[in-house]
Amino acid sequence: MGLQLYDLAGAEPERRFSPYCWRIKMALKHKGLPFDTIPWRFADKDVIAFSGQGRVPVLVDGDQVVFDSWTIATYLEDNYADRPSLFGGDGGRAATRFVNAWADGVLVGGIVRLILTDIFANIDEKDRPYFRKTREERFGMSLEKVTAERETNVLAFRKNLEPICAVLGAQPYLGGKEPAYVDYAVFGCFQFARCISRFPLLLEDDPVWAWRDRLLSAFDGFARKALSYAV
Ligand SMILES: N[C@@H](CCC(=O)N[C@@H](CS)C(=O)NCC(=O)O)C(=O)O
Repeated sequence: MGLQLYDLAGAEPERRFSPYCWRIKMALKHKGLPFDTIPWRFADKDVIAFSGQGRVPVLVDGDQVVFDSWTIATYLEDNYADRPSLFGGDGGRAATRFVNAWADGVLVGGIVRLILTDIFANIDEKDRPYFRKTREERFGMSLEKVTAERETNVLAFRKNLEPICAVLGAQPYLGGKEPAYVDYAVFGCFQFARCISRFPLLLEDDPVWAWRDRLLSAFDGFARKALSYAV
């Protein structure tokens, strides 16, 4: 049996929007490993209870169960070392770890503040009460209030992308000439937004847009074929 990935789904089972799951799907493609995804909803905690925690991605590889996207990425790199590298050595792994942590804290956090109400609108009905309660507790205000000023806030968000723009103006991928996990760690965040929200985060003349477009085309357009909005 191939690898299995529990993958966060929205109202439609094909709407897969977790930034962390997207990283891993791109990493599995990069490694050339066949896998199946299992749609999972926030309410399905019991379905992944075997992993000992309540978040996705969860990867099942034979009798191995691995959770947390960074842990899964390092698992794939170490256990499938004969396949294309995700990190390009120890230095690459260490630097990627920083970018991964930055993407988790700054990028996902920034994106969520812009699209929180769209996430709510696109998730499964059975997930909505849990999502509203946990996110309103986290933000200390209503979902609607979080996104109320988004037309203005997106300008600051785009400005914060300038370091990525500068790198992508000089090289096609964050990993250099070819994409690597450092690209997938960041790409997952933009693909998350694209799969769950029509809100335009990026401008078409932005180097980040062009980079994202190259990654959407990677692996025979794997990410482009996903149910998403053309923003
Ligand atoms: N650090 C974890 C974060 C995983 C995570 O937060 N996943 C979200 C989906 S995007 C989740 O499963 N949330 C469950 C919940 O909020 O109850 C990783 O990198 O995998």
